[in-house]
Amino acid sequence: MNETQDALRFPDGFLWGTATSSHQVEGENTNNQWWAFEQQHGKIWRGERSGLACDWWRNAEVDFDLMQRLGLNAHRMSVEWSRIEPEPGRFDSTAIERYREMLDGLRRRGMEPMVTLHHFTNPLWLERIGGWEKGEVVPYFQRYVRHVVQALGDLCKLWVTINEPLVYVAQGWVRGIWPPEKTNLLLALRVFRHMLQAHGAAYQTIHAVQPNAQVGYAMPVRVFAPSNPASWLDRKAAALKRYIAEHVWLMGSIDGKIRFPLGLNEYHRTLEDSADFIGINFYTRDLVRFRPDPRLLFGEEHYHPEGEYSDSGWRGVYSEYAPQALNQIVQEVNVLHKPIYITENGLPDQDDDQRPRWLLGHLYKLYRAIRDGCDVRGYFHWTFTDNFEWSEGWGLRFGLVELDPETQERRLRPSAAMFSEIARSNAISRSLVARYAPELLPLLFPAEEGAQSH
Ligand code: IFM
Repeated sequence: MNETQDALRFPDGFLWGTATSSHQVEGENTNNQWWAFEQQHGKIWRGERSGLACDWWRNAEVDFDLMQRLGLNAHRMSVEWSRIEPEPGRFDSTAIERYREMLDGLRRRGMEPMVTLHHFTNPLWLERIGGWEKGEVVPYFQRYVRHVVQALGDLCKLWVTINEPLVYVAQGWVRGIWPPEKTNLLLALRVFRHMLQAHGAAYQTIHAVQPNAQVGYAMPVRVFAPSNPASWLDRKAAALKRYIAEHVWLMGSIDGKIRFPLGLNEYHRTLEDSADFIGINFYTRDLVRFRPDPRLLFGEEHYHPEGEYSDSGWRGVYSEYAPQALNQIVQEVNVLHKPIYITENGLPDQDDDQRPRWLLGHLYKLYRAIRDGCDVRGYFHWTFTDNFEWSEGWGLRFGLVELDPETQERRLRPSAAMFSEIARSNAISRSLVARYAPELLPLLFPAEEGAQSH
């Protein structure tokens, strides 16, 4: 990696792409629990539904062509368990064929695929028998993973076992706003434990089928910090959140120990050393203020009162602009000596007036971490085309490409051209910053003779 006065260069072979998930883009995923949830009154903002989504099941190639036009060299997508195994033990060869076509399509367009095996959705048959609350999910997941890797392994070598396990557990069993809408901390712990076990089992299975595979997971990180650093209680509450939301999973995949609260540890051989890389999904940092409420894990999360927020055009803000927190987490994870991918990062910004600067701000902090020695191999922006954003329906627009879900018309936002230029040149140039976010010039390219950007 080298740095000139006019460009900040990323390492050779760096992956530049976008990330998606099956249910959010494919359309008509009628056989999973999210589709069922969407049909119920009052569950999704304005009663919206995934419907045809971005119509990828029929025509993902429309977007693949655009990605190729933009010069991206990677894409992270997920495969849908409910399509591949619509009934227990019955695997659908048509679904597998379609995924082969997609992966081959990405490769032929010069993009390296990264495939996620679980991204929030479950087949209805699994839900009926208790889903992730029941221990049986582990061998079921393992069987599904084996089938997928045997069928697709020649087209994909980068696998993400599970996307954002903590978000799945928190939304479904702590906050109770996603299916199965429960608020039960004991069940939440059980689901979390099964997810870690399933990750370990999937890791071993993938390597048994495809020894040269690279296997990781996508971990949501919010870098919880105390609301008032002078308050002992706020500091402890923030540390507890970080411990539960980040450390338990991360350390489990390193030494095989699941560390439950109160010092109750459990060792799983299959979990030990079960990450060839670590995927980081980063959107915002959170401040934590102590609250004497065990249901909140003794801490209430909030944004910084003086922070700058993404103006999503929805009924609230989504995230705080805090790119330094991305640098921090990358530095922290790098201590584990595993390759790192930023598996998601982005913001909802319908009119694209914030995205160029936010994206540049984050990429700059990522660049700095790499320059300081962190082994980051790629960056996947969330997301390519506006897609179905779970409980927020179509209210949050994360795409580099604007989509009208009714007509399926696409329009490139200015950020798409900017991201394309960075991906093609594998660098952030001074002239690009001058065109898209001149206010960042003094930070990225300080004027003084011989000065280092800081
Ligand atoms: O859309 C989601 C994705 O499914 C998981 N990570 C966060 C994204 C934006 O909210």
